[in-house]
Amino acid sequence: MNDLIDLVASAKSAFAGALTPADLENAKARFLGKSGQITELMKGMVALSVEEKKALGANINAAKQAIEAALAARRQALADAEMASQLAAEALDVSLPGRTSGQGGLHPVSLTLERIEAIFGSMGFDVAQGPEIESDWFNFTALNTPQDHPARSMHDTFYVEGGSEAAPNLLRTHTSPMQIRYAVQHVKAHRAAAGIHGDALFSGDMPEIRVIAPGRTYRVDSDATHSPMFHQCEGLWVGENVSFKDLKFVFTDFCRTFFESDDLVLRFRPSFFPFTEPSAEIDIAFQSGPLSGRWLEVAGSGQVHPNVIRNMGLEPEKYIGFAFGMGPDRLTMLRYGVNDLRLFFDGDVRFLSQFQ
Ligand code: 2NM
Repeated sequence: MNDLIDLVASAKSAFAGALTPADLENAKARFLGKSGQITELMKGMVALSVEEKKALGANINAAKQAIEAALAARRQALADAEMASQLAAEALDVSLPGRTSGQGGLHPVSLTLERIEAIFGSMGFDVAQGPEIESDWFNFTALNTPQDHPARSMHDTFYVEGGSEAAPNLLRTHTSPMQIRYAVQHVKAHRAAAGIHGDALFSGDMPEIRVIAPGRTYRVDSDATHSPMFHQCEGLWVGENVSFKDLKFVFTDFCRTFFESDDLVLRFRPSFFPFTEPSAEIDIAFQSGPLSGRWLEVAGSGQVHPNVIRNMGLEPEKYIGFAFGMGPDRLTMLRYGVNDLRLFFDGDVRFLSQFQ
């Protein structure tokens, strides 16, 4: 009897020590197999009397059932453990953020150009784009910029192949050449519509020219506030009766809309440009907020020089207007409080993603 109890105990401990289904089946064979210990005990009963067989047989059967029950329990436990580890290995952590393809966005300077275009668009200005490689004529001569002007030196301008030896092509140093191109096309179209031929300056009727020219420009210059490639946006409004008063109105309205502040004043400071006369720098000052109390230069401007009006194909006794030029890079720095221009062109996503 005690032998049977020990046998059941040793089967249970053998099953508990089996860590895989194969180990467990081997352990089972030692107790319940053809020559297992239970089977051997049953074989040994042959020699016993009927009475003894009855008594011992019942005990052996009970032991066998206990061992079979322990075996079934251990099988189930191993199967459960196997299932649990498989589930753990294949687990999906649904609380992890998904892996999306990174979403891009517009560059802060592009956002500024979009704003400028939208604001001037709402005031009836067309948007003109044109070549970044320009001829000497459109970049300098047509803009009344003399041969000995410093802007024309190798020191200030990137010259490229093409054009003539005396007047090589170049990377445009401002977007005003586009103003000339646009004005010449505009005048040509209305001259043709009026049936006027020849090269004489146009003094007939035509709709006003109202255009802005945004885009990339290039100068030999590089530090925290200058980049060899930078952006400009120039504006032009020419008609029969367009004056500085219109410039003041238009530019004040632009600044207040662009900076989303009516609490802002403008100052026109006398200056000089070859293509305008008179000329003025435009400064703004916020009356409140972090930038208040300082005059900030935001644009150059002036009444278009009669020589430039002529180069547009127009008679300066009839047509007059104003032009202005501003730096969208600088406007972006002011609007967002960026202190180094070079950050815009480093292409660092940690900087750029802050504008999305
Ligand atoms: C400026 C300042 C003043 C300007 C002049 C012209 C054109 F084509 F009419 F001659 N376009 N832009 C101009 C005038 C640009 O930038 C500081």
